[in-house]
Amino acid sequence: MVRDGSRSVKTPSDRTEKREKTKTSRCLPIYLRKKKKVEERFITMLIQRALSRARVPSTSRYFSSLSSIQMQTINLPKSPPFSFSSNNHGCNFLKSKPSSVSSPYSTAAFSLGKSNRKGVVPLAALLQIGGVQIATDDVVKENDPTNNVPDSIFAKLGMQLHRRENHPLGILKKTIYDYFDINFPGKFEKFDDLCPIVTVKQNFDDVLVPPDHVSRSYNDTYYVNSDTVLRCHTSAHQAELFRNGHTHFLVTGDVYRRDSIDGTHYPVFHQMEGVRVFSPEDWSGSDMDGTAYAAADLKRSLEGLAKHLFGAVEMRWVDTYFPFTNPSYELEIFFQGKWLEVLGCGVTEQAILHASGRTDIVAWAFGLGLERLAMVLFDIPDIRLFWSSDERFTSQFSEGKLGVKFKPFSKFPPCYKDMSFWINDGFTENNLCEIVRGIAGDLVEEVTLIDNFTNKKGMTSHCYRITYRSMERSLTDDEINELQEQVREAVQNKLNVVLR
Ligand code: FA5
Ligand code: MG
Repeated sequence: MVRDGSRSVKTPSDRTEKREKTKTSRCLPIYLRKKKKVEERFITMLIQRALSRARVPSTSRYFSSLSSIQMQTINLPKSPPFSFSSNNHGCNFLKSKPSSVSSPYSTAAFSLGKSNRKGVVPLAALLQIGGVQIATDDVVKENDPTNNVPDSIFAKLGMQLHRRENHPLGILKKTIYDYFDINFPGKFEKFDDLCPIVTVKQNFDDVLVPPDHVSRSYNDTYYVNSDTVLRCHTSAHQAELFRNGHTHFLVTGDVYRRDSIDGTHYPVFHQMEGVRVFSPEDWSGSDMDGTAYAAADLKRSLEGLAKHLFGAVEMRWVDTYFPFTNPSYELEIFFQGKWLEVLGCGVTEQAILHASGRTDIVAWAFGLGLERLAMVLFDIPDIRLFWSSDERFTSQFSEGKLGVKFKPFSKFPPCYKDMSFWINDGFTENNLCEIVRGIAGDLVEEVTLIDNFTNKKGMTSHCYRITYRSMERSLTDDEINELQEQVREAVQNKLNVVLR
C-alpha cells in the first residue's frame, strides 16, 4: 500500500486502511499508566477520552477526513519574486519569563548546558523563542505523568528551520510571502516567531476541536502538562489573531505530532497558516453568499499559489472535514508516482469568529505543510534531509533560488531488521515509533507493520520491519545490530510487549 500516516500520500483505499489501523492505536501510552501518582482530574479526563474514542468524528488521526476528489492540472507561468517582512509575537503560555531579546526578528538563542539524562545528546538547557526563555525542565518532565515530551523532541525546539534564509524551508516561506505580497500588496501580515508552546485551549478549544477528538490524545500530541502542549498545528494562533483584529495574516512555525515513521512524516515539521477576512461589502456585489464567495476566493488563491510555486503541476482538490472550517478541502499534488497531501483549508466556522467578537464577517483559512511543498519543489526525497547539517545538503540551497533540484550526494544501502512481538491493549504504533526514533534518531527511515495476526487464544502478534539508512554515510553491521538490540530491549521494557 501507499503509506499515509493519516494525512499524506493517500488513496481512498489507503485512508480506509489507515482508519482501520488507527482505530486500534488510540490507547494511552503504557508508560503513562505505570506512573504512580496521577491527579484525580487528570484520570477523569483520560477515562472520559478513552470512553469517548468510539465516537471520534474524524476518520484520520488529526483533523481531516476524506469525502470526494476533483482532478485538475495546472500549467501556467510562474510569477516573479518579491520582498517580504515579518512580525513578532511573544509566547503566552506557562510562566513566561522576561526576555533579553529585543529584536522583533529574534532567532532562538541557545546556551548549551548539561548533557541530557541519558548522556547521549547535549541539549540546549535554555532557549529563547518569540522573546520568551524556555528551560529544558519547563518542557521535559520525566517524572510528570501529564508530560510526554522526550528529549529528542525538546532538542528540535527553537531550531526554526523556516527562519534560515538559505534553507529550503526559508526559501519556500519567502516565495509564498512574495506571492501574497504581489497579489494583495500590503495586506498580509507575517508572523514567524510565535512560541510553539501553547495552551490546550489555543490548540484545540479555540478552534472547536471536540473534547473527544482523537487529535487531543496523548498518543497523538505532545503534552507539556495537562493544560499545555507543543502546538500540533499553526491554527492554534488563529483565534488570538482574530481577537486582536488581524484580518489578513500568515503564521509560519514548527509544529509537533506523535506519528508514524516514513519518508513524508516527521514528528516535527513546519506549517504556514493563512487567513483572510471578508466583510459584507466584499461579497454584496456578487451573486454569492459570504461563504460561497470566500470558498471561491480561497480555491482561486491557492491555485494561484500552486502556479506561482510550481508552474505546471498535477493537482486535485479533495473534500474533507475539519472541526474549524466548513466547507473544508485538501489539496494534493502528484509527486514521485503518488498523491501527496500538501495542505488543508476551508471557510472558517462562524463560532470561531463570534467567540473572537467578530459577527458580520466571513473568513477563509489554510494550513500548508512546508516540508511537503519543499519536497516537490526541490525534489527532496526524504523528510529527514531537512534536518541535515551535512554541507553536501546545505550548500545546494541559497536564498532566491527556487528552481534548484536537489542532487543526492549518494544513495547508501538500507538495512532491514524485523521485530515480532505479542501486543497488549495499550500498544500503539506511535509509541513504538517514538522509542525507535529516540534510539536510532534519523538513522531510521521507516517503520512498517508487515505482519499482523491473532492466534486461537486471542493474542495478537505484530511484526514490524525497521529500515535503517543514513542519508550521509554507510552504516556498519555492528552499528545496526547494536541499535536493533537497544530497540528490542526498550520496546520490551517500555511497552511491556512480549518479544517473539
Ligand atoms: C491541519 O493541521 C489543519 N490545521 C490545516 C487547516 C488550517 C485546515 C486552516 C483548515 C483551515 P492537517 O493535519 O491535514 O491539517 O495538516 C496540514 C498539512 O500539514 C498536511 O496537508 C501536510 O502537508 C502537513 N503534514 C501533516 N502531518 C505531517 C507530518 N507528520 N510531517 C510532515 N508534514 C505533515
Ligand atoms: Mg490532512
